[in-house]
Amino acid sequence: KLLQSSKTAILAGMVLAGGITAAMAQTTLTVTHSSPADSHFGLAAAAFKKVAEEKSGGTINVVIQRMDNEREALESVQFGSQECAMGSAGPLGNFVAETRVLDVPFLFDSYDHARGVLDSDVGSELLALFPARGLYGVAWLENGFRNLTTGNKTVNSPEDLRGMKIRTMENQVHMQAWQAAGVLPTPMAFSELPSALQQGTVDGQENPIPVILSNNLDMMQKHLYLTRHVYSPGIFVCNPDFIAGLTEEQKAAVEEGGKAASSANRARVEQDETAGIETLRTRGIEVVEVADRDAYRQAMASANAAFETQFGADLIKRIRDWK
Ligand code: EAX
Repeated sequence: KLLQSSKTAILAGMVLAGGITAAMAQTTLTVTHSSPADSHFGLAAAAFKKVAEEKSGGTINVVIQRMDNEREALESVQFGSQECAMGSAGPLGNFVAETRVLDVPFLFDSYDHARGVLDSDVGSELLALFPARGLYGVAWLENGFRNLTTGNKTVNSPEDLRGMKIRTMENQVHMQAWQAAGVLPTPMAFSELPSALQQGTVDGQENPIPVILSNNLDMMQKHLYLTRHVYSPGIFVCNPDFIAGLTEEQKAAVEEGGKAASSANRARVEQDETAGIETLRTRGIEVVEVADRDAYRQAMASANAAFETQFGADLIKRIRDWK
């Protein structure tokens, strides 16, 4: 399916006003996204399709597919066997290492803070690093602030996490932070998470409300702790050669589509954060509002020195102090 997608198809039979039949070159752009169609990423893909097709004057045909293995999606985009991908930025650091600075726990205080930084020079400077790593960054998306969920075990304080097996994304920064808290981080692709929860190979996992909701992770977990320990960006990338092969009009259409994707994505995250917690409670998972989030910050704090060495204390401060 993917091998076909970058081929340019000639659609014959477009009948013009005067009855002349013309041929229109149409480029197929396959974009994959994680999570179901009715989610913060599914809606982003749909918004992109609408705007990119329209603004390209119908010369781009966007095909949307679901792909929950986000690392493989990035690899395919890099390799060129699919044009574009949307999803969590979790595995992105394995491609563009500098983006890992965004994964530092308790870096952002709020959605406004995180969005402000991603929309600022910091966000565009990071996107500018992508082409050298074989990716073209169209836009930052959003996954949301991550929260801990567990199966049978309860967590009254971060102390209780010691020795627990928690699934993390394939993300070194997250793994280091959980390790600092005494957790045994178990990294795996999102596509492997449901079976790991069902089979009990991990004690818990952590994800934003939009992900828990749209993937029904609450059905596989008993407790949801609103730890909001780390902001999880999303990313929309395309293959750089594919982008280079587009006309100026088509490039502009992709950029416009990227903006539309980002707006639709953020709007849905907001809606899920507002109404979704109550929905989850109604469905039956125990929702615990964590009063002492600072205890989690403390539990992970011993990893901070390493993060400062890795990313530069200046950059971390620049992000923290964003106004
Ligand atoms: O994109 O892997 C994860 O936990 C991500 O947050 C999920 O795939 C949503």
